[in-house]
Amino acid sequence: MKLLSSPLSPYVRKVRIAAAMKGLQGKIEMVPADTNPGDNVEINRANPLGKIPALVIDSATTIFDSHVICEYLDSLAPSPVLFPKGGLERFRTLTLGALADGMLDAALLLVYETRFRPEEKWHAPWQARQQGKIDRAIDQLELAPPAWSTSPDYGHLTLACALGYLDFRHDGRWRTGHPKLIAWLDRFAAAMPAFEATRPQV
Ligand SMILES: N[C@@H](CCC(=O)N[C@@H](CS)C(=O)NCC(=O)O)C(=O)O
Repeated sequence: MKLLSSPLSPYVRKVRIAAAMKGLQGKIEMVPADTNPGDNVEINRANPLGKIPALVIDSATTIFDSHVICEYLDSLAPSPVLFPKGGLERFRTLTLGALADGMLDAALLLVYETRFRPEEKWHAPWQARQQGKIDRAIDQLELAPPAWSTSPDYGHLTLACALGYLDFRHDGRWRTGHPKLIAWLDRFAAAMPAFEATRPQV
């Protein structure tokens, strides 16, 4: 399998950690893909949305997005279970994953605002709206950071990648006033060596 990827993408990081958890790293070749130009033919052919990660499984099958790829990897090996198979547990995991993906989407839009738009078009109310999504999520998570029993699941790994991205691109400002979530991320990093191994470096 080939993963269209960048070492700086938090969504790719999710997939790399999921692959490590499932013991599948050796089966996935990383293919560097730069999304910044917007007209990267290889990426746009793999995913018309022009986004990474995209996983090429065979000549007829490419899958995206990061959630779908993680669910696919989960189906290839029995343990640890990334997506509980049923019951409320499954929907708690999916909801935590959706919350963390939403934080990532807002954090990425804030980066893209200043990367892809000229300064005179930066719009402070819109930036504040995106920042509000992140801040509310962080405040809610601080009340009760999501525990795991035997091993972190997809929801936990997505949250860790979201916090890691806020550290990387938003100066770790989320940390102020959120000691329980900081301790939670430290626990995740200790349980999951792939988190440190995939830390983005510029
Ligand atoms: N929902 C997607 C989001 C992926 C995404 O936005 N990736 C960024 C890189 S970190 C990208 O490819 N951006 C290019 C663009 O939006 O044009 C996923 O979970 O895979």
